[in-house]
Amino acid sequence: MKRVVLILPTYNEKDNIETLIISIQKVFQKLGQYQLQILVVDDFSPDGTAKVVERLTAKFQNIALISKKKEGLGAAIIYGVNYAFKYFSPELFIQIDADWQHNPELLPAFFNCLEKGADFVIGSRYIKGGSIPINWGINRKIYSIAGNAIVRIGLGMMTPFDWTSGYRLYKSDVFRKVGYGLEKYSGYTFQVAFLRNAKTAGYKIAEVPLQFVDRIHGRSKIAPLDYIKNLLIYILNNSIFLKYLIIGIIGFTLQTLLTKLLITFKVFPGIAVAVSSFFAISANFIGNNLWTFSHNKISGASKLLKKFTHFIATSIGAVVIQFIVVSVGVYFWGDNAWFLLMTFAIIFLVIPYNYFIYNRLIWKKTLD
Ligand SMILES: Nc1nc2c(ncn2[C@@H]2O[C@H](COP(=O)(O)OP(=O)(O)O)[C@@H](O)[C@H]2O)c(=O)[nH]1
Ligand SMILES: [Mg+2]
Repeated sequence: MKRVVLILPTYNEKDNIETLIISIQKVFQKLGQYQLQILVVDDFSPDGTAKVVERLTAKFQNIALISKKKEGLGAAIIYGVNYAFKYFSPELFIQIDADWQHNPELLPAFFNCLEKGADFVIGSRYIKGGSIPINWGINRKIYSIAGNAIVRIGLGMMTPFDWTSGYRLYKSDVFRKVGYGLEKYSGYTFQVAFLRNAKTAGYKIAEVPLQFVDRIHGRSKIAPLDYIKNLLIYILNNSIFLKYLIIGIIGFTLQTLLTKLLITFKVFPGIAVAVSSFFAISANFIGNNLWTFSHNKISGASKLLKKFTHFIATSIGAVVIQFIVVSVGVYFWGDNAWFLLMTFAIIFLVIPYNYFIYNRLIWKKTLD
């Protein structure tokens, strides 16, 4: 029989925890083939959740209660996992919210995915058959939907579809390998960072449709603004795409201002754009080296000089593209068209060209 530790993080869940635990026990009785240990990780809930759980530990042998100080959801799960490794040596972990928003009846479907080869299974609100509560306010809906979209685009990982869901089943090896060092992330950021690490390490992820229902008892503890802020900081720090985009916007602004200045001094628009694009590209090189590709930063004077020369040589392409497009364009549409022509050249020609060069040549891992 496989040993499963099911972690229930609780903070003020006294009206939910008992019925939920009884329901979970029933699901496992039906499943039969797993040895279940329930671990409630409670942060000294002021409503007396621990008292309810203590009563249950007297009734059932497979329930343990951890009481600790309030440190947030991510910390509670990590604490529970460490405790489980120490006392129960589980092969599998389940994370489930203790507020009935995660239906325990879905667990057989989770195990099914595991049997089909998954290492990590998520209860997903954003795949066919899954949903979020219809009665949620528009704000809450936007936080949830936009949060997931930002994660997927920002990290450049289009699957899975639900990154913030806390309903999860995974092999204990997954946590052993990629779960540590995540204590610093709170709430949803912990869920996202853990999943990203698992995906990057090559674990197979599967999703089960989850109809996420509204709470009946108690209140949500996640502060939406904190959630958005922390998640955005994490994504920004881990998204090459977003960093590249931000540096690009700064470079573009710089280039536009410089071109405008040169044109007021009667410089021919084609030349003005070419000169300022050279400056902007150089600024981008520095910005991307220090920030976007900082994990792969080029350092050391001679190496940097060599790469910079290499970079200037390849960037000539971008300068020439803009020179040609603007010079030919103003011939037909007049000097005032320089901005639209330059923007067109940058978006459709220079950005794809530069992104390719940056990734393939300049910051390429295998290059010295
Ligand atoms: N131990 C512990 N559990 C928490 C903490 N914050 C939330 N939880 C639990 O984590 C689960 C999900 O939290 P909830 O506030 O419902 O988040 P939401 O569903 O995203 O609104 C619930 O079981 C909460 O009781 C915390 O700081 N410590
Ligand atoms: Mg909840």
